[in-house]
Order: sequence, then structure tokens, then C-alpha cells
Amino acid sequence: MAMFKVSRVETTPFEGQKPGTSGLRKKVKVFKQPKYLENFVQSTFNALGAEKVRGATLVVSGDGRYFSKDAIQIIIKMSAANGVRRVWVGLNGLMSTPAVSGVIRDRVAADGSKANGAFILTASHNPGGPTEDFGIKYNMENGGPAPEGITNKIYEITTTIKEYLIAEDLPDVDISAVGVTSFTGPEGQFDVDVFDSTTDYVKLMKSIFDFQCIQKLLSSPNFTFCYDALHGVAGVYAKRIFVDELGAKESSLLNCVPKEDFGGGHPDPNLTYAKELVARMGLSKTHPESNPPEFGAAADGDADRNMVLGKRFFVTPSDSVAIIAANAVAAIPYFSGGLKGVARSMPTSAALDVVAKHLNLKFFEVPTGWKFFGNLMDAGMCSVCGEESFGTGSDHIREKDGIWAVLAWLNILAHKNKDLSGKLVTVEDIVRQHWATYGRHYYTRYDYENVDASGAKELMAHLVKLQSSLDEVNKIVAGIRNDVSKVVHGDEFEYKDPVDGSISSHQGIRYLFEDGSRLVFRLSGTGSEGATIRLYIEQYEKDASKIGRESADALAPLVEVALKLSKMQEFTGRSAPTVIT
Ligand code: VG1
Ligand code: CO
Repeated sequence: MAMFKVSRVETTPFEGQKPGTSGLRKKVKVFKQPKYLENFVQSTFNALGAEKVRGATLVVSGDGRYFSKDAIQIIIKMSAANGVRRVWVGLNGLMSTPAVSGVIRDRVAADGSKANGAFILTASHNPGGPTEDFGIKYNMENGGPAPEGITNKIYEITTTIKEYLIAEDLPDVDISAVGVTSFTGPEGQFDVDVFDSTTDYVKLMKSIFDFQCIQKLLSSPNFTFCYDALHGVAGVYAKRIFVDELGAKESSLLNCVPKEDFGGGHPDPNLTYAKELVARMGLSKTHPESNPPEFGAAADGDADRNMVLGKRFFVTPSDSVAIIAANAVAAIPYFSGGLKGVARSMPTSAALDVVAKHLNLKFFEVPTGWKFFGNLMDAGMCSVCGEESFGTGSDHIREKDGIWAVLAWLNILAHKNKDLSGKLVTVEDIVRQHWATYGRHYYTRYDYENVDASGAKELMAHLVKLQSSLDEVNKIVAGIRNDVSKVVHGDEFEYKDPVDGSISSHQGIRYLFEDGSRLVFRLSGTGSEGATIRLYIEQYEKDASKIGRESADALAPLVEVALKLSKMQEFTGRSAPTVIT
């Protein structure tokens, strides 16, 4: 067994190592600076405390983006030096964010021990490659992202850090082959266990869904299917699950080979960036497709997001979580005993609220970011949750789960088409039926990416200031359009966690209208450059004769109000958003 020594390396703080909505995300060139990654990793160890780190089992893996392989070797050497007992690494360093969460919760080492936490190496939906983004986040023992108490502590430590520990002489571990490599250090044995995480993940999915029923649907000549991993880590799992287990054709997989730069694309599953899938599903104006598949879906880089499409039909993520919640008990075996409760992030539309009310379910509205759902789930208060940003999931793990969401839809479709004798019940049928029952939430999000940070701050300050007089706001609104309802409430969203009582303030600026419409403005916490303003626009329509409109037409008056009220162009210099979803 190779021996290693522990070196203490002097260092000085780097500015700006503050984790955002989901970890620390920066340009690769920032992460590649000597000692940059080391400072953040050591600060995380220090924040957790030596008693938690010594003897621990840690997962280290990610979405395979550029710089991951180097980062994994550095984190292995630092783990060894900090007294970690073993590190679990996904084959080739690949593990989706939901798979990591599952591994933390369920995998057991030969000696019976389980993982205490994980470093997940991803910048999620941000592009990858030498000139693009890298990211790192820490997940806790429950499989969920570190709560704000810990991330704030990590940040504080990064501002004063003086040294880090590393086993410089530990040889690089071959992560391209499954197996355990053992070393001996001053505190005893240290193991690196490289394993194929798809097996664990397939097992988890099989314990939730009715694979037989889904397989029957996928093999029906009536039903056609397509999945786009956008060259992210989802590709590895997609092949195993959709092709090997469920019998989909190989040709139904698009971009399912993970690449360090995601093939030069933006691994973000939305109508703008998932171009190939959007065209294949018949949703591209410039590339009309004569015979699109019945079902299409995509994932982001680390496979925790999903976009679900029907033939020439887009399902908004806010509708998706509501529809899954409404059908879960009847269609999905894991939920057959009932739902403990449901939750959504604040900017997500209120479609889920209406389902919760109808089904008499506990309901929670939390700030943006998955970490807030975990406490509710740990306390047994929530089974299904989602965000408007293409994130959907359940309490099977503590992260959103892209492939889970696709399987949930397939299981619902399979359930509705059980006898397969008559006409196929399509994705569009299910959504329209849902609207007819619960009403429709017209919804859109405008993103202004990489705008000047000071302009963005001024815009937000302007919107907060306006809220001091709703009379004034209503005068302005009436001057812009006379066909929108009145603003009855304006605030900055604040959340008090019902489980631990912690408070999160400044979680987005809300304007609530008399008819249930909402405008929400937020600054993104996942960007790596400048600022990104997100504007969320929503309008509820109960009248069955009015639920079939084009979303853009229905929302046009509110969009105009939002842009003029916020003085968007004045503050940002932008006449149009970067992305509309
Ligand atoms: C965005 C989304 C948010 C999501 C977060 C992480 O955050 O809006 O809903 O939880 O990304 O998703 P922000 O702060 O940029 O709006 V992932 O898939 O990038 O880890
Ligand atoms: Co992601």
C-alpha cells in the first residue's frame, strides 16, 4: 500500500468565493488559478469541522465538464490529508447531481458505512470548456445541498484562510476503471473507490416507477420517444434506462455522449438552447418537422433539470410539477400511499397551489434553490416539488432529478394508455385536460443575461422603492395599460423555514394583482459574470373558454406593464431579453 505524507501549504484568500443559489460557479480560468480550488475545498472542510471530516466517507464527482478531472485529483489529495477515510468517485468522474444525492443516501461500503457528504463538480446549465464555467458545491448527509448556515460559514472562512492540507505525494488515481485503490497516511488507511453509479441509479428508479408498464408504452408502435442529454452527464443514465431497460431505440437518444464542453452548446434544457430537440419535436418555426415523436425530453449538464415536450407542444415546468402531483397517486407506485405534501419555489406559477387545494394537500412556497425543499422532506412534510426553472423532483432524494421527471411523465402516460387499444392519450391531451379541471396559469420568464451589475441593482432598488406607494404604482400601471387588474400587494419575498425557523430575506420582488396575476423580479445567483435579471410573469385563467390562447398573446398586457414599470430598457440598455421561456 502506497504511503503518503501531509503537507501544510500557505495560502492567501481569494475574493468572491461566495456560493450562490447552488454552489460556487466561476470561469474555468478563475478556478485554474493556483490555490483557488484548494482554498474553497479547505474552507469547506474547516466549516464542517475536523470531527465531521476525520474518518468520513465522501463522494466526489460531477457532470464531466472541462477541469473536472484535475479537480477530482486535487480533492482526493486534500481529502486524504484532512483525514477522510474514503472517497467514492463515479467512473470517469461522472455522476449526475441526482445520482450523487441517491448515492449519499443509499450506498453502503463493505464495512457498512455510508457517505457523509459530497463535492459535486458542476456549473449545471452553464456552458463548459476552457473559456467557460466550472463549479463546485457541497452536499450534506441527507443528500441535499448545504444549507445557507454552512455556505455562509464556508464563505467567511475563505476570506481569512491561511493554509490548506494536501497529500502532494499521493499518486493520481486512475478514475477510468472500476476498483478500489488503498493508501496509508498518518491517520491510517485511505481508499479511493471508483464505481459505476448507473447501477445504483437504475435500482432507485425501478423502486419508484412501474417499468413494465412504461416498457409496454415505449414498445407500442403508436408511441414515439426522443431524449436529448445536450452532451451532459444524463447521457450515461439515459442509455441504461431508456434503451437497455425500457427498450427505446438507440436512435431516440440525441447528444447522449458526455463532452467536456457539451459540444460547444449551452446545456440548458429550454426552448432556446435545446435546439435540436425543439426542431425534432416540431416546435421550430424555421425547421418544420413532418412527423415529430409523441414525447420528447431534455436534461441540463448535471441532469437535475428536465424539459418535457409533446408533439408540437411545450409543457411549462410549472404545469409539469402540478400535473405530476395531480396524477402521482394513481399512476406512480412510489406514491400509491398518498402524498405527504407539495412545494414550489416562489417564482413558480400557482398551478401547484390549485392542485394542493383540490386534493387537500399540505402546500409550501419556498425561495428559489433546491436546498429549501430538503428540510420539508426530511420532516416528512413534502413528497413532490418543483421550480419553474425546469426542476422537478420528489423525496426519493434531496435534489431535483431530470430523469425522474421524464419517468414520472412516461409512467403517467403509460397509466393513461394502459389498454393501448383506442386513440393514444398524448402529452397535450393530459395538459389540456388538466387546464380544464384546474384552470390555466399562463406563464413566461424573461432572462436578461450578463447585464451590467450596477444597472441591475438600480433596477431592483427602483422596484422596491415603488412598492412604498401602491396608489402610485396603480397610477403608473393604469397609464401603461387599462386591461390589467390592480396591484394589491408588493413586497420582497421572505421565507421562514417551518422546520428550523431560519429566515431567508430578499428572495425576489413581488407585485401581486387582484385577479391573481403576478410579476416577480429576481437577480440570478448562479451566473459567473455580470448580473442576470429574471422576470417572471403569470396570469390565472379559470374560464374554460379562455384557456386555449397562445401564451404570449394572453400575457402581452402584463409583459408591457412589467417592462415599463421596471424601466427595463433604461436600466439595462437591453431592448429584448436573452432568453424567453
Ligand atoms: C437558477 C434557477 C433556480 C435553480 C438554480 C440551480 O438559479 O432559477 O430555480 O434552483 O438555478 O439550478 P438562479 O439563482 O440563477 O435563478 V441548477 O440545475 O443550475 O443547479
Ligand atoms: Co443542473
